[in-house]
Amino acid sequence: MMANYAVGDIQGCFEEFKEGLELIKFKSSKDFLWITGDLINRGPDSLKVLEYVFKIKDSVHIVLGNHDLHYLNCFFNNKKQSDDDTFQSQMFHKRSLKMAKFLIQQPFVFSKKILTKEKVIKVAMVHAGIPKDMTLKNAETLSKICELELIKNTKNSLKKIFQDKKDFNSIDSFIGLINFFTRVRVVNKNGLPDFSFKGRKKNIPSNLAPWFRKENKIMEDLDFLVFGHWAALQGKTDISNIIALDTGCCWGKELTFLRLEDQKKFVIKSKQG
Ligand SMILES: [Mn+2]
Repeated sequence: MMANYAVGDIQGCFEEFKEGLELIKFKSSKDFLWITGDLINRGPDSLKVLEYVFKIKDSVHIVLGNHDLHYLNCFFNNKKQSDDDTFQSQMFHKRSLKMAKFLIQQPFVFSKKILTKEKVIKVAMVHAGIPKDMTLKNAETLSKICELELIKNTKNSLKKIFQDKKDFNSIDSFIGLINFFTRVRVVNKNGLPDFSFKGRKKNIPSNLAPWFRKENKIMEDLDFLVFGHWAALQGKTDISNIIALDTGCCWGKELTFLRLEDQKKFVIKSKQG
């Protein structure tokens, strides 16, 4: 039987990634791998992860994360990486151009229908989150507009994402939307993001709340929504059909795979110190 597996933030943890693919017996000839973004950075083997994913690209669904965008900004704008970045120097080599071009064409929001034993279900994926009043159609259309802008106007739009603080928190702008899709954890009572909080759910200040709620409009169109980015959640949202998959592999915790057909989890222990 073919299957769809989603995996949380790999962040250059190639050994754990490969171990997970062996555990689930992933076959690129029949299965699909959904990757919640942040394929690279922080972990030791960003280039290996990217090269492997590129090799099986016809069997992979990816959404972009904030670390992927940061790398693309460094690559296309010849920006120096930060001290805590771990993309190897080879990732700036000309050979990496085809992988950077592949990465920049990936969406921010992705959805697909999946056939389970009993029925057809609809599943969507985003790296960080979706604004509360957005339908699936809306989110995918806006994602598409952002993707096309990035492809058409690569250098400038990447630069804007990291420099243009004016539209940072507005979800009506190109920059604000991309920030929401790739970086949000908590929102204020108007549903607008607050990017300063990165901690655990129990420590969220009282004027803020997680972006995910049962009442979020997009859930009317979906059976499941999977996302990554917020490692401090440790895989728990307390909402059964909104599933957090970043379990902090690059921070020494775990890499989590989820089979979408039956929501069975497969967990690999991190080898990072
Ligand atoms: Mn992230």
